[in-house]
Amino acid sequence: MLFDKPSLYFIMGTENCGGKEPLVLLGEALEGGIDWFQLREKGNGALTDSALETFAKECQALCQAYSVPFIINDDVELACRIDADGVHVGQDDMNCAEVRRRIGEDKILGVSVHSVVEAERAKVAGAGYVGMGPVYGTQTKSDAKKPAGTEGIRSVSLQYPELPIVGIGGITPENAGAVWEAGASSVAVISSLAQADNIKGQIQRFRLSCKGGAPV
Ligand code: TZP
Ligand code: MG
Repeated sequence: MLFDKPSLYFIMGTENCGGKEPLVLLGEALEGGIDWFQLREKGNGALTDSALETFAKECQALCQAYSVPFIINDDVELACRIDADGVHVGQDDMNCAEVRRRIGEDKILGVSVHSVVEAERAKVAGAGYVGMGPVYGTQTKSDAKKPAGTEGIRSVSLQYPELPIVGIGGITPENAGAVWEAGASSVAVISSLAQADNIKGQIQRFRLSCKGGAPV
């Protein structure tokens, strides 16, 4: 079962690492105990083509060493080519029923949604989880919508209790409690891990953010 315990979902691309070596950072995050990883390669200096594929395979090998699912953002063809564990798409990317057909039944499909209606559509199309956000303000996504808070997560969780929800956007160990409390199965973070001075310590703090310290 996906998300059988409260999970910490790390998302990163080479542009998010603030001068750190991306693979070193990912290795530290895996060693620290992240449960999921998504490669989201965006921004002016983003890797493309064979450089992206090489980097993706390096991330994938690291994730496999820790038995952590390796998900690729947007690039369904790359995910299929290198046999990633799954893909994550937004509302403006390839139609999610089409993505499901393309990746097959055994792969993980994550879909960003912003309402109960979008969540239902994603579920019907075969999403294994939905991402909801930005919960809080974020500097990381240039075209992010305005912060949605946790009410959308609560509504989707009440309507579809079996559908795992991943909260995203501006989440830190200090404000994650409300996201868990609204019904999220997972919190997804970029900057609060990628830019942490002590990534393992930060992962510990996320662990403690969940209902008085249940394991994340
Ligand atoms: N989708 C909604 S907010 C966001 C994405 C990809 C960025 C999250 O980054 P951060 O640094 O954890 O706020
Ligand atoms: Mg996208």
